[in-house]
Amino acid sequence: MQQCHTLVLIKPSAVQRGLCGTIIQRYEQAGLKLVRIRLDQFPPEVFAELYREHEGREFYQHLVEQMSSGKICAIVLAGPKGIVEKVRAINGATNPVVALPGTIRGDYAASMSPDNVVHASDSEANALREIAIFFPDLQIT
Ligand code: 3AN
Repeated sequence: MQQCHTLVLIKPSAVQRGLCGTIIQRYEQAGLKLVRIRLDQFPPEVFAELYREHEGREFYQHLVEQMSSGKICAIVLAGPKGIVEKVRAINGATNPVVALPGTIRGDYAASMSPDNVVHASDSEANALREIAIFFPDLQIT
């Protein structure tokens, strides 16, 4: 079966809260495989590029600052086609106020601020683009 990939970022406040293990376990329990993982702090320019589609929106600057305020945990996950949608379902709704219990955001995020715990790619094309930002040496065929 063809393997597909997606990028997850565990955001700074969740890393600070010690949630990395719990979050990663959710993806593994769903049958997804860890391909790469790194724990690092990145400069604002990296997140300006990651979130370029949101440039100009009222929350953009704050988002970029928040993401660069501490270490994040960047993860490449592999699984069958549909992994992008599956990971977003595991994460739950963008706004934690409406994220369902049982999703990562529903269980661990109270609001968008300081952040909503995780980021995940929203399409296969964006997954490839985003993986290349954080794992430039990873060849995905
Ligand atoms: P998702 O992360 O669910 O794909 P996007 O791409 O719409 O959601 O938003 C990217 C990030 O921007 C979100 N994870 C969240 O941290 C932040 N964000 C989105 N909308 C808002 C908003 N209305 N107010 C504050 N932050 C927001």
